[in-house]
Amino acid sequence: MSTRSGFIGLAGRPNVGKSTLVNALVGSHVAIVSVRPQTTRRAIRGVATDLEAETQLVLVDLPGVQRPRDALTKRMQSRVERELAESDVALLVVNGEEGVGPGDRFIAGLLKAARTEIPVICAVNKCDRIARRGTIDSLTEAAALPAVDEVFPISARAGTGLDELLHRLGELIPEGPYMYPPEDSSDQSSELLLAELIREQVLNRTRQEIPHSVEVKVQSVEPREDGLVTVVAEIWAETESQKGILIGRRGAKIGEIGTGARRSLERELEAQVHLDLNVRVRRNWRRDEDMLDRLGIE
Ligand SMILES: Nc1nc2c(ncn2[C@@H]2O[C@H](COP(=O)(O)OP(=O)(O)OP(=O)(O)O)[C@@H](O)[C@H]2O)c(=O)[nH]1
Ligand SMILES: [Mg+2]
Repeated sequence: MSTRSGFIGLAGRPNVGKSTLVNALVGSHVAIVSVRPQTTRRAIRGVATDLEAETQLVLVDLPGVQRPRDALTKRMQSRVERELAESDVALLVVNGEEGVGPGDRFIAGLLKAARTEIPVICAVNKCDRIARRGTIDSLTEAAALPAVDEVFPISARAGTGLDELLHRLGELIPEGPYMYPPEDSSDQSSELLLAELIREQVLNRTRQEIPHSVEVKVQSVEPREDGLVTVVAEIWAETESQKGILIGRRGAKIGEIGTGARRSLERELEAQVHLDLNVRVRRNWRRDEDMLDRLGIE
């Protein structure tokens, strides 16, 4: 038997659970997840290799499709379009709890206009939150979307329906050699993954404009003889007032973020971590094209 391997591009509105689904299919925390919409900024490739079935799915987690507001969101949007054009299968994720809405129809329309020849699979997610009747309604609505070929009810969080989805995706990708070593789970550099894990803590512990204004940059990762790893990172905010909120009264907020981030880094690195976090103001980083280049947000 020969191997099969292919790219699965994930499309969907912000917050429907695309990154949660990528993590669940890959079986490891490669993409950050938060309660805030527009969490994902870069196209992250999660690799799911099944040695028995001889298939390798490269799941391309993408930013949620939205109307661009600034240089950052414009880049996110055009990345989504390019990635989908290069995929073997498009996986459209919708929120089954909310049902299919105009945003989903807009994205399905884009898929139809862009590439009619690649199969479009629709995953109706968050089925753990709805009763059977609601699931059937959401599936029916999803099946009626333009471009959608097949629908799968799933819960990325609870893990239900994922085997069926994986199996079908494995059938749809072309024959060919693996594109990543089977033991890999993502294409991200270790620094980028660690920065994202810190940003995940910021997103889940702040509100309003803060989540969108923040970027995290890891400056160094140094393992010591005794196994302790020192990670030095900067959290960027766009204004002094945002910096103040991030630090909090007597450093309470940054302390909370730091503790959560340290635990998350320790799980990832499987080592004790000393985390040195500094908050800095970088005005307008989201509008600065050179800065976005340097951040790898293409
Ligand atoms: N109940 C339930 N919640 C889920 C499920 N999947 C994801 N979520 C939650 O939905 C929220 C958004 O999840 P993400 O995976 O970050 O969503 P996303 O589509 O990647 O969002 P963007 O990156 O902003 O486009 C988080 O709070 C998740 O925990 C699910 O199957 N069931
Ligand atoms: Mg995401």
